[in-house]
Amino acid sequence: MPISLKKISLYTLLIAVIACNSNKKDKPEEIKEVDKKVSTSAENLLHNIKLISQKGFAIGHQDATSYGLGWNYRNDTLQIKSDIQTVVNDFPAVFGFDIGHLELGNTHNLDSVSFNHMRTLMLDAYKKGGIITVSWHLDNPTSGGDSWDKTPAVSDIISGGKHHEKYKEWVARVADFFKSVTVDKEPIPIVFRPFHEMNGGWFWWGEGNCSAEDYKTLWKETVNLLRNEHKLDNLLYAYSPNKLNPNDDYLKYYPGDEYVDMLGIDIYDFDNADDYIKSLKHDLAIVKQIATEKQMPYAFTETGNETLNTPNWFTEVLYPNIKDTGIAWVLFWRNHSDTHHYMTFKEHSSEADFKIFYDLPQTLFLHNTNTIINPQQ
Ligand code: BMA
Repeated sequence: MPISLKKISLYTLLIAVIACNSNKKDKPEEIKEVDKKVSTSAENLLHNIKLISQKGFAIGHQDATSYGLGWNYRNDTLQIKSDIQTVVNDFPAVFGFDIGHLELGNTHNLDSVSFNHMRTLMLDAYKKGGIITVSWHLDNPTSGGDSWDKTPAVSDIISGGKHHEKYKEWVARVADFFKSVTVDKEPIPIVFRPFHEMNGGWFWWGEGNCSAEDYKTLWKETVNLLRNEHKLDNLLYAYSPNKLNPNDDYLKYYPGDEYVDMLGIDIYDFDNADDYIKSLKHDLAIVKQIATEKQMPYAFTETGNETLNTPNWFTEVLYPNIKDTGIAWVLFWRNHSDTHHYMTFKEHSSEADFKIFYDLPQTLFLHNTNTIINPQQ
């Protein structure tokens, strides 16, 4: 149910949620006074994300149930599985999806996942207590190229731009999809993470291809369209730059607290563990500091070591450097092929290491988090 969260009622609500939906050990943290309109389930999700971060960090995987090494639903019938499950007989707790090409009205996303399947997989994950997070590799609205086509486009799609109306139609298609993912007629809560890695120069919405001011305008207008015009109150918004370069200001593109619910960062290990660890330590500390000031949860929104060539990468490179950082989750990128995968799978050389990772105290899989996240509340 949509509610307007006033200060007093928010506090009352959260106390009620904590009382009936959390581990007894947890203490309510200081409640931020907010006046954003979100659904009760989205408010619960935000709260539960904070609870998770107090216990450890949830394990996320992009397209975890959409396909994996040696299987997909183009030929197979829909049957819920994931590469993680083949190794540890459990699911990730955070399920990443990408809605690129939804804006075009296509039936499948840019990675050939059918949006009908995606809806089913989102609902299945949510009902099991999983967290759904969505990125958006949308096409370039000016050139018609893909997300990586750097033709300047942001100024064309904000108010006053020549493609503003077209962009509004794109957002309307996104809204229609989010509205269609429902339980008891209510759209399920989703962490939406649009226009990510903007401080990198590879996307048309990124550094060098648009101004920071135009980027912020695009973000705000997108949120306003979803919230106000399309009346979507089930979305939480995550802001996630890429690994910080030496002179990067994490907040350069930040659109403001009214438009963001949680913070994140994407950092990959390009077969250089020392460099990766340096970034993890430096960047996660910055995200933590800013998030703490803003009283927002934060996550390691994308990571991975492509093909997992580094021995014991999960337990020796990643875990020691993300434990105790306060992240709510770490999301590994997709398992697409022999040469493009970031998660273990049956008979991969990382299997034994991942089993140890699974048992470490702070790694939370679905069976751990589903006692915290209860969508029925
Ligand atoms: C990128 C790559 C691409 C993919 C895109 C969206 O990082 O994995 O192959 O199309 O993400 O999922």
